[in-house]
Amino acid sequence: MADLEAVLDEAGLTNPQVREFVKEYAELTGAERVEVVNASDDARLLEEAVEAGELEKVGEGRYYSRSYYKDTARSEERTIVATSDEKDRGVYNNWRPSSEMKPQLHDLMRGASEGKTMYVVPYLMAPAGNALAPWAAGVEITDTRTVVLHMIRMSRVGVQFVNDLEDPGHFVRAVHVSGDLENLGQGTDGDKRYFVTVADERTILHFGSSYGGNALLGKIAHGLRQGAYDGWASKKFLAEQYMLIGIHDKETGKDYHICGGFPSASGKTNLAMMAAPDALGERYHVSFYGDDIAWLWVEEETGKLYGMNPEYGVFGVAKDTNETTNPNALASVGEGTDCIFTNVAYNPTTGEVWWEGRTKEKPADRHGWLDWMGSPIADRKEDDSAPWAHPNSRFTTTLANVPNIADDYDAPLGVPIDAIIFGGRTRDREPLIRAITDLAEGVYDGLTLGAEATSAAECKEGVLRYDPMSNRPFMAYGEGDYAQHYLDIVGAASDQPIFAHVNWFQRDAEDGHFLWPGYRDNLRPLLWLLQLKNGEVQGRRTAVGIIPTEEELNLEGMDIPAEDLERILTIDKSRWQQEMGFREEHLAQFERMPEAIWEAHRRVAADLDAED
Ligand code: GTP
Ligand code: SPV
Ligand code: MN
Repeated sequence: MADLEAVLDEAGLTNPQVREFVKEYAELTGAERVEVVNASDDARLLEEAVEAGELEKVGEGRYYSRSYYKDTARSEERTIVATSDEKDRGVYNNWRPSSEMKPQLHDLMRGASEGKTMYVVPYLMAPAGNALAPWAAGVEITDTRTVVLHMIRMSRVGVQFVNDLEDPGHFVRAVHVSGDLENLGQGTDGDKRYFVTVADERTILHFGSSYGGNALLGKIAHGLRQGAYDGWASKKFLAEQYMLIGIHDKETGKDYHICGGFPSASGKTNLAMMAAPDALGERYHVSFYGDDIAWLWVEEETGKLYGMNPEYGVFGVAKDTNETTNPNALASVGEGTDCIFTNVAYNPTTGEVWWEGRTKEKPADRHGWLDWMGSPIADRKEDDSAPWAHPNSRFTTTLANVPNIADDYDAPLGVPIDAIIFGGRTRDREPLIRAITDLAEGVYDGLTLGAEATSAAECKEGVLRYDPMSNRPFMAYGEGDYAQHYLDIVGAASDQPIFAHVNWFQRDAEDGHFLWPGYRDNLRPLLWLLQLKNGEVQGRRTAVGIIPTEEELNLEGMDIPAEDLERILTIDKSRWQQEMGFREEHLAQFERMPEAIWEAHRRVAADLDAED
């Protein structure tokens, strides 16, 4: 491509090492032309995508896209962390030598973008000027326009983020090639897809998907896997699949910040967008900082633990989002937001979208409705109960569209962290909330997070599995080393955060109803946690943490059957004792698990046995 230099000059892309990287992959992939993208190109790219049929309009200022029907979620089996040191092998990171993976990916990518435009997307996964910004710069090159449009929503995009780097070579090299989606053998023995993070070279090579975390490389691949590796290698920070919220108490004027990890499709977005329950709304306000990723570090001047959201947008689960569960989410994808819906049901005649749980009943008039694969609903047989929207269908919108976005979400400093919570879908055993005041016990608790799998990944929904810190699919190095690094980072903070394990998903054994109403009411146990930290309540001590008494939980304006409340505030001792055996096996898989974690495990087990 003779005019590549001219294209890069024209775009004002001056970083010589970025130019070198672009040149290398333009040659390898055989792209026909190269285009450098800035956020200001959004309107033109939207128009081009509509023209090309890649997006459709959903009324004014909203867009619809459909992915290839076999390409609808992250693929954990095909996701690999590669380095040159086998010591980086963990139980979950699918470690492989980079000397093996890089040539394979290069072979897959060779010539694979022929005839296509290669978009160069320089990005920053941090508020500009943040202490961790040096690890947040990257360049994604992709041959898919809808991926560019998602990246513009999910990260800060523009040449300025890579031109003036202190070290011009210190950016993440992220290459995305969609490949021939219809001929990749997804899910078969001949699966050709590979999603590889070459972590010690800060290089991400993803081939064979144009969906979500498989393709938007700033998000999961850089924001979580590469970020985690960099945080450990530099000894400076943690990169976690956490939401991050602020809680403002108008009565005392105090602000609190809570971050926490729940596995994919388990409630982070909903919690971050939470409106306080009506009865508490006069006093408390919840503000949104992030819903999927937080980077945590100890701030040099104050010695406090700080957190920030590296993302610029939300890639949220559509299912069950409605006026009751999450009004803020609906507002964030309203007219004029330029949001993009993917794989929901769509009606091109009326310009509407729908997903399961959007309304109680499906739209009564089926005329014009297409399911997520584009088939007319009206052609379906009466007894066809297949969902209209894919269970992992999503909406993409920028943070500025979120009604409860924090005023200072873009500020470079980040926010001090008061509490770290873990939770997942667990139908029994786990109470509504149990607080943990000891660091090693908190980390131990995160490492033994067990939850039901969801459809955010290609795996069996509902199957129970351990998901350490909600990071199982994003682990970048060995779990024992990860635990030690976590203890080191948080342990170095002057004020220790309080930990807690929460569960909104306990169900009645007989009829299966959720024992806790969830959503907006989830603020109540969080307020209790902050009160506990402030010494305003004492709770009830158990072997597995401190549980609120019924009187301590603020249940004003809420209707919950007494027996349900009792159940979610009770520890089932024999069930927990059985769990301790599973945890022992789980922890024993990991090499170099710190002794402090084993001590915490033994302490909890002994306390359980001693309880009457
Ligand atoms: P990723 O973006 O995949 O990492 O997921 P997430 O953790 O942000 O998940 P999200 O908040 O989008 O929630 C996913 C699903 O959980 C949705 O279908 C929600 O309706 C449901 N959900 C969220 N909060 C609650 C709750 O408090 N109770 C119940 N029963 N369901 C909830
Ligand atoms: C997740 O699966 O945890 C997500 C969505 O947040 S994706 O970006 O596809 O990974
Ligand atoms: Mn996620």
